[in-house]
Amino acid sequence: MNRIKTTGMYELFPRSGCADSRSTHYCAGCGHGIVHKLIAEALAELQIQNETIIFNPVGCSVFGYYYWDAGNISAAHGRSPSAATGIARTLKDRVIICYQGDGDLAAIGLNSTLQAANRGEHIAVIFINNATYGMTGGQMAPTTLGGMKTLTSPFGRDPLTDGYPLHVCELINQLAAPVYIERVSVADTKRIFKARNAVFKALRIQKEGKGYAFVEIIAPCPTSLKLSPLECARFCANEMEAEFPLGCLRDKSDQPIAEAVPHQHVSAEEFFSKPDYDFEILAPVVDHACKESSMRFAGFGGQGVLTLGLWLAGAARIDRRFTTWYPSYGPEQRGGAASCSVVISGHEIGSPAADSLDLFVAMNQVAYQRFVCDVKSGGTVFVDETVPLDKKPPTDVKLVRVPAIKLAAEFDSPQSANTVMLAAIATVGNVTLRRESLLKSLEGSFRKKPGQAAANRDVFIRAEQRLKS
Ligand SMILES: Cc1ncc(C[n+]2csc(CCOP(=O)(O)OP(=O)(O)O)c2C)c(N)n1
Repeated sequence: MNRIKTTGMYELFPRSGCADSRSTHYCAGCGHGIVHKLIAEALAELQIQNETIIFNPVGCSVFGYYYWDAGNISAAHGRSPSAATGIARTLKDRVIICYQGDGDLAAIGLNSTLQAANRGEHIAVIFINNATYGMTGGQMAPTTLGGMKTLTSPFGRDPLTDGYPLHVCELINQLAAPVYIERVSVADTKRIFKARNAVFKALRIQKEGKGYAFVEIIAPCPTSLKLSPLECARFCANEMEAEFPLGCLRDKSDQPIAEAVPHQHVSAEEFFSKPDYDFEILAPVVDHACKESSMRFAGFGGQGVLTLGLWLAGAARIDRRFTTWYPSYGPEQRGGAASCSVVISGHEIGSPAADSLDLFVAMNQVAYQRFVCDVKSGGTVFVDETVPLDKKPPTDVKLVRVPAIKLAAEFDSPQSANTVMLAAIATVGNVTLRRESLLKSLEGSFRKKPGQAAANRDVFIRAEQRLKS
């Protein structure tokens, strides 16, 4: 590697609050600044600055975005690998870095860390092991050494009550998916050069789309450890390394990229957990003309709102769209609040959460009040006629009052108010799903009860006629 001028960082850091705008907010002797520079150098050398997104942690380096001139995101404490999963899977041409401390990664975020590693997400995790919670004043971290005094272990960490130091590289090395795992240190210049190579490799693996890379960096935190910068560097080189030996635990970066298993054609029976469908559902097809559409269906348990969402999701699958269906139950199933979100898209979906709705169906007052403000401009709200409109929908939202409960009763099928709602959605026509797919999805869900399939088809068609008239 040639040494080149770092462009991955801003020239000046005015937001750091330091008078000269050249200094960082870090304490003297802290390892964070060194690692920031190593990342910035790798971004520049690999020419990936413009396509890189760095997840800044909760911890001393929460302000990483003051320094890195790249895309920056802040995730909740310890949840960077989960949030990064969504980004990495939807924006496949980006380089994703999770920069995390030992409190963030190995305590509150350990599950998120291990699951992402086990799935082999395409992210580079840069793990700063300074043996303490720096930002909050030096509490015991999972990586605190046995006998080490911290704010919360004033008599020294006692493994019998506090557990043993957690060896995260070794834990991750138990998993099959990761491509690269190495532990390095920034305690002195010789070690910093090795750390530089490791950071570079982890980022190169991302640029080449090869998979999960994990670099643990032993880094000094003189302030929390109450040592001088020099003493702290020595502590890292001697005591930390005695517990956490440096070295590469795995490097499969020269192996070919693992082939993704292609989408299988599955029958709906396999696809839905509670299947009644008898027709084949083909794999979704990428169609960039089909914009992502977020929907929520809400009411009491027993009103069929989860099933209504499933019908829409089923129709989308028949139309070969990408689809998610995500239920949320109240404490009890029948009578408690129930809702589900459905996302339908012409491309892979990053998250099943529907926070900004294109379509919202409310079957009762509580549901209406709870979610109506989540509907975005241009969206549509379908609300049962019986629900009082005691809250105004946002501007530019179309409101459709549907006599769903009334018509279902009139058709002698009081439990089919959700079918009337489906007909209303098909009639108002602001979903791109084909009517025949909606009907097929509806009927298919009653495959094992042919009488109900015919009855619901009948309700759907009669409701359509009434709503059009
Ligand atoms: C959910 C939540 N719990 C606790 C905190 C308080 N908190 C802020 S930073 C931090 C620990 C950071 O330690 P570490 O990840 O080791 O990073 P360092 O500051 O040492 O770089 C904690 C517990 C928080 N912000 N959010």
